[in-house]
Amino acid sequence: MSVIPLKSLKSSAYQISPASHIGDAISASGLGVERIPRKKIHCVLPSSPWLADSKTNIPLGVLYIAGLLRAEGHEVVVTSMLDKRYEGNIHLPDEVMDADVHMFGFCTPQFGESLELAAYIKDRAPQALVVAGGPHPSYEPAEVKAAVRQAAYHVKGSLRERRDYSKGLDNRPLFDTVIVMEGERATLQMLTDWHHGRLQPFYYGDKQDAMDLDAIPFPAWDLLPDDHIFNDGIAVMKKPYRESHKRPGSYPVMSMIGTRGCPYKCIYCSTPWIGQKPRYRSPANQIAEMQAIFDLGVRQIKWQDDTYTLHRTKLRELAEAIHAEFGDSFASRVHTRVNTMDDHIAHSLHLMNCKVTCFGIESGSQRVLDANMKGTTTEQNTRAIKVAKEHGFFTVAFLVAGLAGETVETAQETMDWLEEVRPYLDSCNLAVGIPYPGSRFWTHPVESQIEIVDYNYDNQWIVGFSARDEIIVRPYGVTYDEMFKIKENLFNHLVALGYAKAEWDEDVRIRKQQAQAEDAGVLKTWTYANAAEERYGSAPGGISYAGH
Ligand code: B12
Ligand code: SF4
Repeated sequence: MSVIPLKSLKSSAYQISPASHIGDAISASGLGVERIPRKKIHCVLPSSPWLADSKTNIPLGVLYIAGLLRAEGHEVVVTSMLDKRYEGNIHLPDEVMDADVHMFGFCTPQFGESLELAAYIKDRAPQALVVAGGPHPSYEPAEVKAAVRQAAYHVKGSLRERRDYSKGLDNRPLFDTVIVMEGERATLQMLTDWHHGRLQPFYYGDKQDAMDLDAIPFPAWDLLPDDHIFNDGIAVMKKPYRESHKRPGSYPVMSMIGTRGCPYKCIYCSTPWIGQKPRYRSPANQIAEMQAIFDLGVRQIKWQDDTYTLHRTKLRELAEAIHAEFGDSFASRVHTRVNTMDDHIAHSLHLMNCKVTCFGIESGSQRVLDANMKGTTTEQNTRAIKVAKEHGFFTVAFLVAGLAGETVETAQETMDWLEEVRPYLDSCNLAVGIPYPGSRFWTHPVESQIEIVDYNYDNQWIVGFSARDEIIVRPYGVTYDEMFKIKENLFNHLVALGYAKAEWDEDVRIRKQQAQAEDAGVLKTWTYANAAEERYGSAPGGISYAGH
């Protein structure tokens, strides 16, 4: 068995921010949170094996926690598996194994890997505190807290029922505590309790008591390995816009987020801030972070805000401030909704050197948009793409095959819509409907009119830009076979329209990775099933489930 070292280790310098304001703010708030003696804290970024650009899209959440803990005076080390193929063979170096606290931040498909790493740490450093946080622990805290050592952390193929992670090789939970939702305040409270020997199983980031975003230290992206910072920015920016002034010939991009909270309630979405009043960082605070990023040598920013153009007045204020500070010395990309795009907003985006605008289109069918509570219209979809194109942005549409309400007819409407916007749309991303924990799809599949056909978290990596991917969800209005056909047709249609060469290459890349993974005999492989029966055994191909 070969040992794959987690090489991407970079130790932080010991830094105490003179303005460790978050700790002070909490102490002042009377919550009983105090600054505990300096600890060594290890933050883990599990792998994203099936993402083309994982190094280019760093997880800000766990890095926010790392930045906070560093500002509180702790020694923070970061292990990143982002660009690694996780193969189940773990070796963690002494530099991290002697940490007092190990902190894992993960999305749902990273759960298995996080558990295995936690087991490795528990076996070798039983005295250390092992903490889970981030999207999956926030949505399924009980599952994460109860999880124990497993005989196999990954399973191949599909699962027709939820896996019970509380059953395994013993009955000792792998995570000592779980941080639910917003992590900053909860993490400090947790560490104080731990220090005093009163650790609780769960800590909740209470939205009623949310932090002032300007008081939170910047994410500790500087603790990432160099190649994460000097990444392949073209994967995100589509073109080489702004060269690194520190690394000539390289065009890296860095992620930033200016808001938390999304007021919309799309039923397939599990954004932790869903249905919440958005909170905004001030322009000055964002400009300070941009400057720190530019100081690293990066001059391209991908704004990771769910809906960047949500508030037109705040956006203009921010854009003007950014423009006054940095002129056109950088380039950026945003994601947004189609109902928040017009000439005024486009002008603001120009002020902040936006080059790429991405829209959550989801479907070309009004029926599907309504069934998923998207709160947009197909007319808005078309108008937003046209406005963005007229203003010279590179336009990207995100589509999902198999959302609630999808039928053969609605998929055809999406294909028709694509033809209509072909002159204005530069690129397309196709995903399949996935019931992510945290979404209404997951909590209320019947009301959402979907059948969850695969509960295997490992398969929630799936992207749809291939005719051969699996399906995870079957909308009630189609059979399994029809759902496969819909995906295949949509994919073929995108190919016929000549879209997104990069994504086509991505499909080749994924297949290549799959072949390599199979050759290496690793635990996790992908299967590209063509027929529903092959995938789900008893699947009643040909029987319509319409009208459930
Ligand atoms: C940017 C982004 C990406 C980027 C970066 C990934 C990342 N993990 O940040 C890219 C493009 C790579 C990406 C990919 C994917 N993403 Co994404 N992504 C986002 C997005 C839009 C913003 C993330 C962000 O920066 N948020 C802001 C920070 C401050 O919030 P946060 O990450 O939640 O962190 C806070 C808390 O969760 C907590 N916390 C986080 N980590 C930790 C760790 C510890 C130890 C502690 C104590 C606390 C803690 O404290 C943080 C600060 O308060 C979110 C939606 C959203 N608005 O959050 C989706 C989201 C996280 N993504 C999601 C999904 C599904 C994916 C993919 C699985 C998609 C796919 N099919 O492959 C992959 C997974 C990749 C991965 N390894 O994470 C889902 C997660 C659902 C779930 N149940 O897991 C979300 C919520 C989107 C959604 N609306 O459904 N994504
Ligand atoms: S899909 Fe976008 S707009 Fe809808 S709830 Fe999620 S983050 Fe908000």
